[in-house]
Amino acid sequence: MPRGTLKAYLDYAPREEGFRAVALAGLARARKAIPCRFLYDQAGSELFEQICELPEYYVTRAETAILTAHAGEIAARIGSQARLIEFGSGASHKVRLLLNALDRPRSYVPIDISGETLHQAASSIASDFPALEVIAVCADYMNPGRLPALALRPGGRRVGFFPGSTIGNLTPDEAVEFLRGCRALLGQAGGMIVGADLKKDEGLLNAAYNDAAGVTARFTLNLLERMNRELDADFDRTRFAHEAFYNADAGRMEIYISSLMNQIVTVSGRRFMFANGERLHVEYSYKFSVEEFQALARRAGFRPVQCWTGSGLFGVYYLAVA
Ligand code: AVI
Repeated sequence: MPRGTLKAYLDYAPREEGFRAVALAGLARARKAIPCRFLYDQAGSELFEQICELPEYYVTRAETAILTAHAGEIAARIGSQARLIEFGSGASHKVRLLLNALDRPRSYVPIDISGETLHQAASSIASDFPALEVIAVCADYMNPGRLPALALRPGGRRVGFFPGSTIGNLTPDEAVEFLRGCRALLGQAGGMIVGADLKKDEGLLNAAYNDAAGVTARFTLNLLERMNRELDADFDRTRFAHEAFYNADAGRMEIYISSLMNQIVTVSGRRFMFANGERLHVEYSYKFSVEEFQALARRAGFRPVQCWTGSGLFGVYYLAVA
């Protein structure tokens, strides 16, 4: 295959009926809940891109500033001729900052569930970095232990990249489980770069998830529209509200869709009662002090080596396999 094109595109996307079964089970629970991964259909992903540009949502800007300012140091930690594996690569924007700074990286393996975005992003990286072997893997990156051997060529250090504070959308136990899977995949000499949001003033946090333009509310409530579109549901989104607040005891933002009245909704032929004020949980976003995140990484078998915090809003961590 000529240089500058995708070396391989491996399709391991789960062919699951997924959303219907999970949503019906979640709506039937005493405390209604639907996992946050279902927020990201086409419309939800576009709204999330808009969130990243909002003045209140500092997360993306803060992380990008750190990766820009410290790309050389991070690249030195990674070392030369590494194999970079990105979990949930999306549009592969941030990784360019690393690829530009790295010494002769051997390969880039972006893993993402969304095939079209992945193919486009990986092709664009391949053409912009012609000496780089790009192997795109369409798969659920939450199961790193199950990645195909083909993507994991021998030779070169394997270094994982998990930016964006997506790790904060997992519970701490899930995050440890995920990092353990990464560690097994990366091997003894491996390393990992993770972006995780820092604890901070509650006012800033609450504003970041309750923006004045209402984009985050549209992102959250899109889940109801997705159920209407895909699950033959009859949610009236004007009868529900986005609710997001910081829970200081748990160290996390909690995001819900709350019912503005007593009402009954039908989803796939099943009826669900919502009481006035009742909440449907859709997302947690955990915030960590540097010490908390490093302790979590240790539980997963990593040795925290360095942390960059820039202006103090966000943390980028370099972890070595312990
Ligand atoms: C993707 N994730 C890191 C975002 C966050 O900040 O937890 C998702 C998000 N939800 C509402 N705004 C942003």
